[in-house]
Amino acid sequence: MQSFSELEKWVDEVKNLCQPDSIHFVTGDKAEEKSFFEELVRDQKAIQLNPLLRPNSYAFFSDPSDVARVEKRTFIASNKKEDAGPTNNWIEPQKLKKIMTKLYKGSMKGRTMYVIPYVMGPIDAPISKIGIEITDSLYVVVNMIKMTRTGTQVLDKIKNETPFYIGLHSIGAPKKNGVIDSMWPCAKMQKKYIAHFPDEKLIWSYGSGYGGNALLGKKCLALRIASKIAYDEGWMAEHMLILKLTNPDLESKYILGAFPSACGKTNLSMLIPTIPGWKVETIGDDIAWIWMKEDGKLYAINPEKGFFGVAKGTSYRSNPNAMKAIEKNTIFTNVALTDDLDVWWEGIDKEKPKHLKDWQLHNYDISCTYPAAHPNSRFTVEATESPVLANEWEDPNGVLISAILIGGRRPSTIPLVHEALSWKHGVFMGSMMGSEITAATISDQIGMVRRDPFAMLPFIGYHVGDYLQHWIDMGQKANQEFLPKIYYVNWFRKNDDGQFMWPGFGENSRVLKWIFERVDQKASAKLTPIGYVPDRDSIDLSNLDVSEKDIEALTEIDVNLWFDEVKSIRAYYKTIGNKCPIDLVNELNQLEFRLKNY
Ligand code: SAT
Ligand code: MN
Repeated sequence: MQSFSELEKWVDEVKNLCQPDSIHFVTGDKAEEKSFFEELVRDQKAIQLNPLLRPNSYAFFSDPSDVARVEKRTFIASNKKEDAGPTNNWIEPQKLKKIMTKLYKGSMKGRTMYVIPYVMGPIDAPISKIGIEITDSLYVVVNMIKMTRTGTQVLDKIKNETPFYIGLHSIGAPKKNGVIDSMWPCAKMQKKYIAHFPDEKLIWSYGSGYGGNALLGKKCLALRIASKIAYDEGWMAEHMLILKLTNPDLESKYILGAFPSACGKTNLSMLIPTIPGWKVETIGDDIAWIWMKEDGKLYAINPEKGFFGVAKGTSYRSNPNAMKAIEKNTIFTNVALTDDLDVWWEGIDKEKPKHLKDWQLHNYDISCTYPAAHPNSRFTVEATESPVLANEWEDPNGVLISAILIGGRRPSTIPLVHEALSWKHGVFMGSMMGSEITAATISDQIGMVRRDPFAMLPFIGYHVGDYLQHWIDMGQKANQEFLPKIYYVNWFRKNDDGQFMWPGFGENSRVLKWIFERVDQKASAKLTPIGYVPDRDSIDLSNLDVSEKDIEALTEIDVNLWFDEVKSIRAYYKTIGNKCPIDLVNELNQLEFRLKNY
């Protein structure tokens, strides 16, 4: 959409379809936010936490059917089925619109319809994108206020003819006369639809109020729709953290990192190095928009304004900076509550209190054997609450990228770190990355690898083969001298006793240091069939408590396991079909050839 009058017309159409009681345009100012929280507490949708322990913070508890993104209810409804590719659910767009229009009819009865103008990216950055989300969930509104730049200034841009992308969200639970609203109203699983119409750049979401299903700026616009816009326009929307790494000489580099969920992405972006003199600061923890300037170099911005992090497992040991960020002004979802109204979750590294309320607000004591907080419990907090936010985090010019990390959970095969031989080889590494399935419901999948190219499997808004080709093309267009180097890291390798060999967390700074010095051509490496692996003395292992045997094993290349890997990647490429880039098949063949000659 292009103009304010189009926006007004759309708001009117939605009003007539969804039939809310009233309409509220979100201004984004502090007084408004305060009144939203007061309303949420008054309506018993949220619990205010103890202001002495956790000032200005609130806890929400969702319906058990509505606790995470629902991939099976997420659709890429491109005009042609072929364009959605083999990794997305597809429904013919007109058919899907018909189904959803029926659901939207009267779906906001008894509720307020909020119109949220927001921008993904710093307001004046050349690649920032404006969005309008209409929602009937005040929980969504207060989360969007923390996660995106919201409010009247965005409407002013629209009045000046800046184009924008629209998204319609309804929890799908109209109020009924005489029936008391539940704490987290939402629709049944079979009625949830998270729909994207990439040809129109349109988002329709129905039935879920949780995270990426409902905060439409995040995965829906900033990844699924933006990835398609980026493909058409020649830039990239990626599921990546952005960190700033500074060495003892106060030289800095910016690094991207793509990891599937539950691999410590937020932790890495806020890491405290164990090696003296090094510093990590955060630019973003989840999404990066990357583009090439006229100098042929790649720059990135974080389109978000906050962190929507997994609470479970977050502690002063695993991520002290996140713990400090959430000391106040934070929204918590599906955590457990202590008797004095503070938050608690498994892995918080505080003794479990004798009594809690679990994430369903049921009484919980030591006799309970299930987790008190939901495994996907979350905190929502503005980035500015972080003690390690880099100064340039909202520089509209972006930051120059020197290296790209990719990784997943691989108990075997993949060494601690290896460097790609070239950009194309790096794209090959990104195409085959993924995590081993450890507790799958289908038992014969255990031990298999779920391939998750660049951690984008659930977020590519078009054909995965075109996506991988786009990665190759971006490298070809760039100034070859300044192409970021690509690194596959694996913090999760296990020894024969099933123990993690690498301590992880702050010790990962040793790998970051090696990468920094590789980029500067200062650190040495061993050339192997799979890429460059650190030399024994090029990686800083001083004062590290890891056995010699494990150090050896962490960088060892087991040729037989790699032959199995090649076989498995070949089978995976078959599933991509004839759009699988020929360059990647060549990379696979060359890898096999190098292994045979090793
Ligand atoms: O719920 S979100 O999609 O925002 C978070 C995630 O699953 O990574
Ligand atoms: Mn994510």
